[in-house]
Amino acid sequence: MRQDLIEQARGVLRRNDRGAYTVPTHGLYPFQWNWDSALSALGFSHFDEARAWTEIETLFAHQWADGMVPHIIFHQQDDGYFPGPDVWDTGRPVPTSGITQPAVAGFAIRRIFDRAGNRTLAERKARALLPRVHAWHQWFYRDRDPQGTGLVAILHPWESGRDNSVDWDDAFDRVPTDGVMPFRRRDTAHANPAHRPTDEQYKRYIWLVQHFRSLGWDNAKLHDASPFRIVDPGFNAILIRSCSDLAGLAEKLGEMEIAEQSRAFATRGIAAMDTLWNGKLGQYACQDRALGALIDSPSIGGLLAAFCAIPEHRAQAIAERIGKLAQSARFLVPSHDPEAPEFDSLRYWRGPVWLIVNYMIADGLKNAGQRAMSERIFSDCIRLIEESGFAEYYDPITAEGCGGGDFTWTAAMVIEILS
Ligand code: 9YW
Repeated sequence: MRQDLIEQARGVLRRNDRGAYTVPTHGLYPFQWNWDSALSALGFSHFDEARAWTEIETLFAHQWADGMVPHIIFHQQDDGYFPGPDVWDTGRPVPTSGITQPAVAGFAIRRIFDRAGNRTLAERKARALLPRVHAWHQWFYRDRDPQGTGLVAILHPWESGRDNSVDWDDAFDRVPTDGVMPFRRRDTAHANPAHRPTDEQYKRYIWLVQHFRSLGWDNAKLHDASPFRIVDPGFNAILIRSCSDLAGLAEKLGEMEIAEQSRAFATRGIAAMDTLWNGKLGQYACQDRALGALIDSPSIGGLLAAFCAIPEHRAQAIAERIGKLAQSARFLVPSHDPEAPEFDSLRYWRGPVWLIVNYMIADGLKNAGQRAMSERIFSDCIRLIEESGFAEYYDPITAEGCGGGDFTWTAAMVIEILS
Protein backbone atom coordinates (compact mmCIF):
# COMPACT_ATOMS: atom_id res chain seq x y z
CA MET A 1 0.00 0.00 0.00
CA ARG A 2 2.63 2.45 1.14
CA GLN A 3 4.98 1.51 -1.70
CA ASP A 4 2.03 1.77 -4.06
CA LEU A 5 1.28 5.33 -2.99
CA ILE A 6 4.94 6.29 -3.33
CA GLU A 7 4.98 4.86 -6.87
CA GLN A 8 1.83 6.77 -7.81
CA ALA A 9 3.27 9.97 -6.35
CA ARG A 10 6.47 9.54 -8.35
CA GLY A 11 4.31 9.16 -11.46
CA VAL A 12 2.68 12.56 -10.75
CA LEU A 13 6.11 14.19 -10.41
CA ARG A 14 7.33 12.61 -13.63
CA ARG A 15 4.24 13.69 -15.57
CA ASN A 16 4.60 17.30 -14.38
CA ASP A 17 8.36 17.35 -14.99
CA ARG A 18 9.29 19.73 -17.82
CA GLY A 19 12.99 18.83 -17.76
CA ALA A 20 14.58 21.45 -15.51
CA TYR A 21 11.46 22.48 -13.60
CA THR A 22 8.05 21.04 -12.75
CA VAL A 23 4.65 22.63 -13.27
CA PRO A 24 2.33 22.48 -10.23
CA THR A 25 -0.31 20.76 -12.34
CA HIS A 26 -1.09 20.40 -16.01
CA GLY A 27 -3.50 23.07 -17.39
CA LEU A 28 -4.30 25.27 -14.40
CA TYR A 29 -0.67 26.26 -13.63
CA PRO A 30 1.57 25.79 -16.69
CA PHE A 31 4.72 27.55 -15.38
CA GLN A 32 7.22 27.26 -12.51
CA TRP A 33 6.02 28.48 -9.11
CA ASN A 34 8.52 29.39 -6.42
CA TRP A 35 7.50 27.55 -3.24
CA ASP A 36 5.98 24.70 -5.23
CA SER A 37 9.40 24.02 -6.72
CA ALA A 38 11.30 24.04 -3.44
CA LEU A 39 8.79 21.68 -1.80
CA SER A 40 8.58 19.45 -4.86
CA ALA A 41 12.36 19.10 -4.80
CA LEU A 42 11.96 17.33 -1.44
CA GLY A 43 9.91 14.66 -3.23
CA PHE A 44 12.41 14.26 -6.08
CA SER A 45 15.30 13.97 -3.63
CA HIS A 46 14.08 10.52 -2.50
CA PHE A 47 14.58 8.96 -5.93
CA ASP A 48 16.62 11.39 -8.05
CA GLU A 49 18.92 13.71 -6.10
CA ALA A 50 20.35 15.39 -9.19
CA ARG A 51 16.84 16.28 -10.38
CA ALA A 52 15.98 17.72 -6.96
CA TRP A 53 18.97 20.09 -7.07
CA THR A 54 18.13 21.10 -10.64
CA GLU A 55 14.63 22.14 -9.59
CA ILE A 56 15.99 24.66 -7.10
CA GLU A 57 18.84 25.76 -9.35
CA THR A 58 16.38 26.62 -12.12
CA LEU A 59 14.39 28.73 -9.68
CA PHE A 60 17.46 30.67 -8.57
CA ALA A 61 18.67 31.14 -12.15
CA HIS A 62 15.83 33.67 -12.39
CA GLN A 63 16.66 35.60 -9.21
CA TRP A 64 16.60 39.36 -9.68
CA ALA A 65 19.73 41.49 -9.26
CA ASP A 66 18.40 42.88 -5.94
CA GLY A 67 18.03 39.33 -4.51
CA MET A 68 14.28 38.86 -4.98
CA VAL A 69 13.19 35.46 -6.25
CA PRO A 70 9.95 35.80 -8.25
CA HIS A 71 6.84 33.77 -7.57
CA ILE A 72 6.30 32.62 -11.18
CA ILE A 73 8.79 31.98 -13.97
CA PHE A 74 7.12 31.96 -17.37
CA HIS A 75 9.47 29.53 -19.08
CA GLN A 76 7.24 29.15 -22.10
CA GLN A 77 4.30 30.83 -23.76
CA ASP A 78 0.90 29.53 -22.54
CA ASP A 79 -2.39 31.39 -22.77
CA GLY A 80 -4.05 29.11 -20.25
CA TYR A 81 -3.09 31.27 -17.26
CA PHE A 82 -3.99 34.81 -16.24
CA PRO A 83 -2.18 37.12 -15.47
CA GLY A 84 0.53 36.24 -17.97
CA PRO A 85 3.89 37.95 -18.68
CA ASP A 86 2.36 40.89 -20.57
CA VAL A 87 0.39 41.93 -17.47
CA TRP A 88 3.42 41.70 -15.19
CA ASP A 89 5.72 43.39 -17.70
CA THR A 90 8.81 43.05 -15.50
CA GLY A 91 11.25 43.36 -18.41
CA ARG A 92 13.13 40.14 -17.63
CA PRO A 93 14.84 38.13 -20.40
CA VAL A 94 12.81 35.08 -19.40
CA PRO A 95 9.59 36.71 -18.13
CA THR A 96 8.79 36.43 -14.41
CA SER A 97 6.19 37.88 -12.08
CA GLY A 98 7.30 40.83 -9.96
CA ILE A 99 6.40 39.57 -6.48
CA THR A 100 7.78 36.74 -4.37
CA GLN A 101 6.47 33.72 -2.39
CA PRO A 102 7.23 31.97 0.93
CA ALA A 103 10.97 31.40 1.33
CA VAL A 104 10.99 27.62 1.75
CA ALA A 105 14.10 27.10 -0.41
CA GLY A 106 16.58 27.52 2.48
CA PHE A 107 14.80 24.86 4.50
CA ALA A 108 14.54 22.56 1.46
CA ILE A 109 18.20 22.69 0.47
CA ARG A 110 19.29 22.05 4.05
CA ARG A 111 17.03 18.99 4.28
CA ILE A 112 18.11 17.63 0.90
CA PHE A 113 21.76 18.26 1.79
CA ASP A 114 21.57 16.56 5.18
CA ARG A 115 20.19 13.30 3.87
CA ALA A 116 21.93 13.25 0.48
CA GLY A 117 23.47 9.95 -0.59
CA ASN A 118 25.67 11.66 -3.16
CA ARG A 119 27.78 13.85 -0.85
CA THR A 120 30.03 15.29 -3.55
CA LEU A 121 27.07 16.45 -5.60
CA ALA A 122 25.27 17.81 -2.52
CA GLU A 123 28.28 19.79 -1.39
CA ARG A 124 28.85 21.32 -4.83
CA LYS A 125 25.19 22.23 -5.30
CA ALA A 126 24.67 23.56 -1.78
CA ARG A 127 27.84 25.66 -1.96
CA ALA A 128 26.63 27.30 -5.17
CA LEU A 129 23.10 27.91 -3.90
CA LEU A 130 24.08 29.16 -0.43
CA PRO A 131 24.97 32.80 -1.38
CA ARG A 132 21.92 33.05 -3.63
CA VAL A 133 19.47 31.93 -0.97
CA HIS A 134 21.19 34.24 1.51
CA ALA A 135 20.85 37.17 -0.93
CA TRP A 136 17.11 36.47 -1.08
CA HIS A 137 16.88 36.53 2.73
CA GLN A 138 18.87 39.78 2.84
CA TRP A 139 16.50 41.26 0.27
CA PHE A 140 13.54 40.34 2.48
CA TYR A 141 14.90 42.04 5.56
CA ARG A 142 16.08 45.09 3.63
CA ASP A 143 13.09 45.78 1.37
CA ARG A 144 10.24 44.19 3.28
CA ASP A 145 11.22 45.31 6.76
CA PRO A 146 12.57 48.83 6.19
CA GLN A 147 11.92 49.78 9.85
CA GLY A 148 13.96 46.83 11.14
CA THR A 149 11.18 45.23 13.18
CA GLY A 150 12.52 41.71 12.58
CA LEU A 151 9.41 40.73 10.60
CA VAL A 152 8.76 41.15 6.88
CA ALA A 153 5.56 42.24 5.15
CA ILE A 154 3.85 40.76 2.12
CA LEU A 155 2.53 43.31 -0.38
CA HIS A 156 0.17 41.05 -2.30
CA PRO A 157 -1.98 38.09 -1.16
CA TRP A 158 -0.30 35.94 -3.83
CA GLU A 159 3.00 36.39 -2.00
CA SER A 160 1.68 34.54 1.03
CA GLY A 161 0.75 31.55 -1.13
CA ARG A 162 -2.67 31.70 0.58
CA ASP A 163 -4.35 33.75 -2.12
CA ASN A 164 -7.88 34.33 -0.77
CA SER A 165 -7.41 33.77 2.97
CA VAL A 166 -9.91 35.51 5.25
CA ASP A 167 -6.81 37.22 6.71
CA TRP A 168 -6.72 39.70 3.82
CA ASP A 169 -10.44 40.60 3.67
CA ASP A 170 -10.40 43.86 5.65
CA ALA A 171 -7.11 45.12 4.27
CA PHE A 172 -8.28 44.19 0.79
CA ASP A 173 -11.32 46.43 1.18
CA ARG A 174 -8.91 49.34 1.18
CA VAL A 175 -7.36 48.30 -2.15
CA PRO A 176 -9.15 50.24 -4.90
CA THR A 177 -10.41 48.76 -8.16
CA ASP A 178 -10.66 51.90 -10.29
CA GLY A 179 -8.50 51.87 -13.39
CA VAL A 180 -8.21 48.07 -13.44
CA MET A 181 -7.87 46.93 -17.03
CA PRO A 182 -10.62 44.67 -18.36
CA PHE A 183 -9.49 41.03 -18.14
CA ARG A 184 -10.65 37.47 -18.60
CA ARG A 185 -9.79 34.94 -15.92
CA ARG A 186 -8.52 31.53 -17.02
CA ASP A 187 -8.45 29.69 -13.69
CA THR A 188 -12.23 29.26 -13.68
CA ALA A 189 -12.03 27.36 -16.98
CA HIS A 190 -9.84 24.71 -15.29
CA ALA A 191 -11.35 24.58 -11.81
CA ASN A 192 -14.80 24.99 -10.27
CA PRO A 193 -15.42 28.77 -9.85
CA ALA A 194 -17.10 28.09 -6.50
CA HIS A 195 -13.77 26.76 -5.23
CA ARG A 196 -11.72 29.74 -6.43
CA PRO A 197 -11.24 33.38 -5.36
CA THR A 198 -14.04 35.76 -6.40
CA ASP A 199 -14.01 38.25 -9.31
CA GLU A 200 -13.94 41.13 -6.79
CA GLN A 201 -10.75 39.68 -5.31
CA TYR A 202 -9.22 39.24 -8.76
CA LYS A 203 -9.82 42.92 -9.55
CA ARG A 204 -7.86 43.86 -6.45
CA TYR A 205 -5.08 41.36 -7.23
CA ILE A 206 -4.72 43.05 -10.61
CA TRP A 207 -4.96 46.58 -9.22
CA LEU A 208 -1.92 45.85 -7.04
CA VAL A 209 -0.01 44.37 -9.98
CA GLN A 210 -0.74 47.47 -12.08
CA HIS A 211 0.26 49.74 -9.19
CA PHE A 212 3.62 48.02 -8.69
CA ARG A 213 4.19 47.96 -12.44
CA SER A 214 3.63 51.74 -12.56
CA LEU A 215 6.46 52.04 -10.01
CA GLY A 216 8.80 50.16 -12.35
CA TRP A 217 8.92 47.11 -10.03
CA ASP A 218 11.44 49.04 -7.94
CA ASN A 219 11.58 47.05 -4.71
CA ALA A 220 13.08 49.97 -2.84
CA LYS A 221 9.76 51.82 -3.37
CA LEU A 222 7.07 49.15 -3.26
CA HIS A 223 6.82 48.54 0.49
CA ASP A 224 5.90 52.09 1.46
CA ALA A 225 3.83 52.63 -1.69
CA SER A 226 1.59 49.60 -1.19
CA PRO A 227 -1.81 50.05 0.49
CA PHE A 228 -1.61 46.33 1.30
CA ARG A 229 1.15 45.54 3.82
CA ILE A 230 0.57 42.49 6.01
CA VAL A 231 2.87 40.74 8.44
CA ASP A 232 1.88 37.08 8.16
CA PRO A 233 3.12 34.78 10.96
CA GLY A 234 3.25 31.75 8.65
CA PHE A 235 5.22 33.57 6.01
CA ASN A 236 7.66 34.91 8.61
CA ALA A 237 8.01 31.52 10.29
CA ILE A 238 9.04 29.97 6.97
CA LEU A 239 11.62 32.70 6.40
CA ILE A 240 12.95 32.39 9.95
CA ARG A 241 13.19 28.60 9.67
CA SER A 242 15.03 28.95 6.37
CA CYS A 243 17.43 31.47 7.92
CA SER A 244 18.29 29.17 10.80
CA ASP A 245 18.59 26.14 8.51
CA LEU A 246 20.81 28.14 6.20
CA ALA A 247 22.94 29.18 9.17
CA GLY A 248 23.53 25.50 10.02
CA LEU A 249 24.33 24.66 6.41
CA ALA A 250 26.72 27.60 6.10
CA GLU A 251 28.55 26.45 9.24
CA LYS A 252 29.00 22.98 7.77
CA LEU A 253 30.38 24.51 4.59
CA GLY A 254 32.68 26.88 6.50
CA GLU A 255 30.88 30.03 5.27
CA MET A 256 30.96 31.81 8.61
CA GLU A 257 29.79 35.23 7.51
CA ILE A 258 26.61 33.84 5.99
CA ALA A 259 26.17 31.64 9.06
CA GLU A 260 26.40 34.57 11.45
CA GLN A 261 24.11 36.86 9.53
CA SER A 262 21.51 34.13 8.98
CA ARG A 263 21.57 33.24 12.68
CA ALA A 264 21.06 36.92 13.56
CA PHE A 265 18.04 37.19 11.23
CA ALA A 266 16.50 34.10 12.81
CA THR A 267 17.12 35.16 16.42
CA ARG A 268 15.65 38.60 15.88
CA GLY A 269 12.72 37.14 13.93
CA ILE A 270 11.80 34.63 16.62
CA ALA A 271 11.79 37.34 19.29
CA ALA A 272 9.59 39.55 17.10
CA MET A 273 7.14 36.71 16.38
CA ASP A 274 5.74 37.15 19.86
CA THR A 275 4.27 40.52 18.87
CA LEU A 276 1.92 38.49 16.62
CA TRP A 277 0.54 36.34 19.44
CA ASN A 278 -3.23 36.89 19.65
CA GLY A 279 -4.34 35.89 23.14
CA LYS A 280 -8.01 36.16 22.23
CA LEU A 281 -7.67 33.53 19.49
CA GLY A 282 -5.07 31.44 21.30
CA GLN A 283 -2.80 31.47 18.26
CA TYR A 284 -0.60 33.78 16.23
CA ALA A 285 -2.37 36.17 13.85
CA CYS A 286 -1.52 38.53 11.02
CA GLN A 287 -0.76 42.15 11.62
CA ASP A 288 -1.96 44.89 9.31
CA ARG A 289 1.20 46.96 9.04
CA ALA A 290 -0.63 49.86 7.36
CA LEU A 291 -2.83 50.18 10.50
CA GLY A 292 -0.44 48.75 13.07
CA ALA A 293 -3.11 46.37 14.40
CA LEU A 294 -3.48 42.59 14.77
CA ILE A 295 -6.14 41.00 12.57
CA ASP A 296 -8.67 38.80 14.39
CA SER A 297 -8.71 36.02 11.85
CA PRO A 298 -8.28 32.40 13.03
CA SER A 299 -6.47 31.09 9.96
CA ILE A 300 -3.77 28.52 9.40
CA GLY A 301 -1.21 31.31 8.92
CA GLY A 302 -1.06 31.60 12.70
CA LEU A 303 -0.59 27.85 13.16
CA LEU A 304 2.16 27.61 10.59
CA ALA A 305 4.17 29.74 13.01
CA ALA A 306 5.11 26.41 14.60
CA PHE A 307 7.44 25.76 11.65
CA CYS A 308 10.11 27.95 13.27
CA ALA A 309 11.55 27.56 16.76
CA ILE A 310 8.88 29.42 18.74
CA PRO A 311 9.01 28.99 22.54
CA GLU A 312 7.84 25.59 23.81
CA HIS A 313 4.75 26.90 25.58
CA ARG A 314 3.64 28.54 22.33
CA ALA A 315 4.14 25.29 20.39
CA GLN A 316 2.07 23.51 23.00
CA ALA A 317 -0.68 26.13 22.68
CA ILE A 318 -0.68 25.65 18.89
CA ALA A 319 -1.01 21.88 19.31
CA GLU A 320 -3.96 22.45 21.66
CA ARG A 321 -5.55 24.90 19.28
CA ILE A 322 -5.30 22.36 16.43
CA GLY A 323 -6.81 19.78 18.79
CA LYS A 324 -9.83 22.06 19.15
CA LEU A 325 -10.15 22.38 15.37
CA ALA A 326 -10.34 18.58 15.24
CA GLN A 327 -13.72 18.77 17.00
CA SER A 328 -15.26 20.26 13.85
CA ALA A 329 -12.92 19.06 11.09
CA ARG A 330 -12.49 15.36 10.34
CA PHE A 331 -9.20 16.06 8.60
CA LEU A 332 -6.49 18.32 9.94
CA VAL A 333 -5.49 21.09 9.43
CA PRO A 334 -8.30 23.25 7.98
CA SER A 335 -6.96 26.51 6.53
CA HIS A 336 -9.59 28.41 8.49
CA ASP A 337 -11.41 27.68 11.75
CA PRO A 338 -14.61 25.75 10.85
CA GLU A 339 -16.42 27.56 13.68
CA ALA A 340 -15.72 31.00 12.18
CA PRO A 341 -18.51 32.53 10.05
CA GLU A 342 -16.22 33.03 7.01
CA PHE A 343 -15.24 29.34 6.88
CA ASP A 344 -15.91 27.74 3.49
CA SER A 345 -14.93 24.08 3.29
CA LEU A 346 -14.37 24.18 -0.49
CA ARG A 347 -13.10 27.63 -1.33
CA TYR A 348 -9.36 27.46 -1.66
CA TRP A 349 -7.63 29.03 1.36
CA ARG A 350 -10.84 29.77 3.31
CA GLY A 351 -11.21 26.29 4.80
CA PRO A 352 -9.67 23.43 2.77
CA VAL A 353 -6.67 21.36 3.88
CA TRP A 354 -3.36 21.74 2.01
CA LEU A 355 -0.76 19.00 2.41
CA ILE A 356 2.25 21.30 2.13
CA VAL A 357 1.12 23.44 5.02
CA ASN A 358 0.27 20.33 7.02
CA TYR A 359 3.77 19.03 6.44
CA MET A 360 5.43 22.20 7.69
CA ILE A 361 3.21 22.47 10.78
CA ALA A 362 3.74 18.80 11.64
CA ASP A 363 7.50 19.10 11.13
CA GLY A 364 7.66 22.10 13.44
CA LEU A 365 5.51 20.45 16.11
CA LYS A 366 7.71 17.35 15.99
CA ASN A 367 10.81 19.49 16.57
CA ALA A 368 9.04 21.13 19.50
CA GLY A 369 8.29 17.75 21.10
CA GLN A 370 4.56 17.79 20.23
CA ARG A 371 4.77 14.31 18.78
CA ALA A 372 1.16 13.15 19.11
CA MET A 373 -0.29 16.09 17.20
CA SER A 374 2.50 15.94 14.66
CA GLU A 375 1.75 12.27 13.93
CA ARG A 376 -1.97 12.88 13.76
CA ILE A 377 -1.42 15.55 11.08
CA PHE A 378 0.92 13.34 9.04
CA SER A 379 -1.56 10.47 9.17
CA ASP A 380 -4.47 12.73 8.12
CA CYS A 381 -2.43 13.65 5.03
CA ILE A 382 -2.23 10.00 4.02
CA ARG A 383 -5.92 9.35 4.80
CA LEU A 384 -6.82 12.22 2.45
CA ILE A 385 -4.69 10.76 -0.33
CA GLU A 386 -6.23 7.33 0.14
CA GLU A 387 -9.73 8.79 -0.09
CA SER A 388 -9.27 11.34 -2.86
CA GLY A 389 -5.92 11.04 -4.65
CA PHE A 390 -3.35 13.73 -5.33
CA ALA A 391 -5.58 16.82 -5.39
CA GLU A 392 -4.55 20.44 -4.99
CA TYR A 393 -6.47 20.73 -1.70
CA TYR A 394 -9.22 18.94 0.26
CA ASP A 395 -12.49 19.58 2.04
CA PRO A 396 -11.62 19.10 5.75
CA ILE A 397 -15.01 17.57 6.50
CA THR A 398 -15.79 15.31 3.53
CA ALA A 399 -12.23 14.75 2.18
CA GLU A 400 -13.42 15.78 -1.30
CA GLY A 401 -10.41 16.58 -3.51
CA CYS A 402 -10.64 20.08 -5.04
CA GLY A 403 -8.87 22.37 -7.52
CA GLY A 404 -6.34 20.91 -9.92
CA GLY A 405 -5.70 17.14 -9.98
CA ASP A 406 -2.42 15.24 -10.23
CA PHE A 407 -0.80 17.95 -8.15
CA THR A 408 2.99 18.05 -7.89
CA TRP A 409 3.58 19.32 -4.37
CA THR A 410 0.83 17.12 -2.94
CA ALA A 411 2.57 14.10 -4.48
CA ALA A 412 5.95 15.34 -3.25
CA MET A 413 4.62 15.53 0.32
CA VAL A 414 3.38 11.94 0.13
CA ILE A 415 6.84 10.74 -0.89
CA GLU A 416 8.40 12.88 1.83
CA ILE A 417 6.04 11.63 4.54
CA LEU A 418 6.09 7.93 3.59
CA SER A 419 9.79 7.54 2.68
C1 9YW B 1 -3.02 31.30 -8.51
C2 9YW B 1 0.71 27.00 -7.63
C3 9YW B 1 0.10 28.13 -6.81
C4 9YW B 1 0.56 28.10 -5.35
C5 9YW B 1 -0.25 29.06 -4.48
C6 9YW B 1 -1.72 28.81 -4.69
C7 9YW B 1 -2.06 28.96 -6.17
C8 9YW B 1 -1.83 30.57 -8.00
O1 9YW B 1 -1.32 28.01 -6.91
O2 9YW B 1 -1.83 30.27 -6.61
O3 9YW B 1 -3.04 31.75 -9.66
O4 9YW B 1 -3.98 31.43 -7.78
O5 9YW B 1 -2.50 29.63 -3.89
O6 9YW B 1 0.10 28.91 -3.14
O7 9YW B 1 1.91 28.40 -5.28
O8 9YW B 1 0.43 25.77 -7.05
